[in-house]
Amino acid sequence: MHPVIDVGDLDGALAQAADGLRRAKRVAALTGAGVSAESGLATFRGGGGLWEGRAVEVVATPEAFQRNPGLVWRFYNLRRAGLRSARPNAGHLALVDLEKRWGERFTLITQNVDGLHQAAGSGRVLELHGGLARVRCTGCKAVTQRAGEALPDLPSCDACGALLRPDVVWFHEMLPESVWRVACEAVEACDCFLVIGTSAVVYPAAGLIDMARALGACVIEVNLEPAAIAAGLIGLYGPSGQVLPRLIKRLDESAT
Ligand code: BJW
Ligand code: ZN
Repeated sequence: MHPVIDVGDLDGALAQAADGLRRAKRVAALTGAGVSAESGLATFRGGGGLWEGRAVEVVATPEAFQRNPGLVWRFYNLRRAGLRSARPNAGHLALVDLEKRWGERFTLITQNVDGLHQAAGSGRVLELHGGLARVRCTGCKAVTQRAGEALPDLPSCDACGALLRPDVVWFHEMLPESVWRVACEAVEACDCFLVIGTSAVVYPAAGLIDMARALGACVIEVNLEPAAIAAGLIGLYGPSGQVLPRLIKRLDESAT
């Protein structure tokens, strides 16, 4: 177990994190909404975490969609529109850099639906909660790419006419099985696990952190503040768009 680092001692924690990474044969990373905050996208919880007074737990459920699909689509159409001008930030690019260094021994797992890791150039992204670029038909179940397209508040399927929904995972829904399985395998196999910009309150994604810790991986958290799971981790506290590039730089410097 790594000693707990003072939240303020970023230099010391960076040295420790770089050391953990350098030693790792396999690396996995889990990202959340915080990694895209510096691209101008709102996070779910905390200050900007409400939409017109509604918590995400109220809008992002199949029950909410059944009750009021127009309202739920309005929420998603606003976010889809916001994506058109959003660009990857230095945090996304640092994760592309890690993938280049570790190749197939690096796995990027994201809870985000914004597609910014792919836009940055990450080759293999495991999307645990789906993607906003796609829609799924509630009738024939066909999944189609509709990125960058303005959709009406009650969009319908070209093939069968049924109502479309965003291809995302709502509360009470199962995560895509094959994506989840590959994510678990990557976490089980990694020696170093980066947890970036997530409050780690949503399961089963947050369970990956316990899994990595229980299996003895070096777990590094990058966040503005310690998340719920922070005990015993190496904590790099600051904006990921600044902290991750510093971590990469530190990797290139000789070990202390
Ligand atoms: C920065 C920063 C900067 C800011 N730099 N950092 C076990 C235990 C307890 C509960 C459950 C459990 N198993 C299942 C549950 C129920 C439920 C759940 O977890 N509920 C909890 C809230 C209690 N889970 C589910 O329902 C899941 N399904 C499931 O388990 O299926 C089995 C089942 C079937 C049938 C019945 C019951 C169970 C599905 C979860 C799906 C989550 N979906 C959402 C919406 C996706 C679509 C969309 O985008 O609209 O996913 S909810 C929302 O939360 C979204 C996110 O991916 C997810 C996580 O949020 P994230 O990314 O952590 O964001 P924030 O805002 O919370 O945090 C941002 C962080 O960034 C903060 O820490 C900031 O400090 C930090 N930050 N700026 C670095 N610049
Ligand atoms: Zn259809």
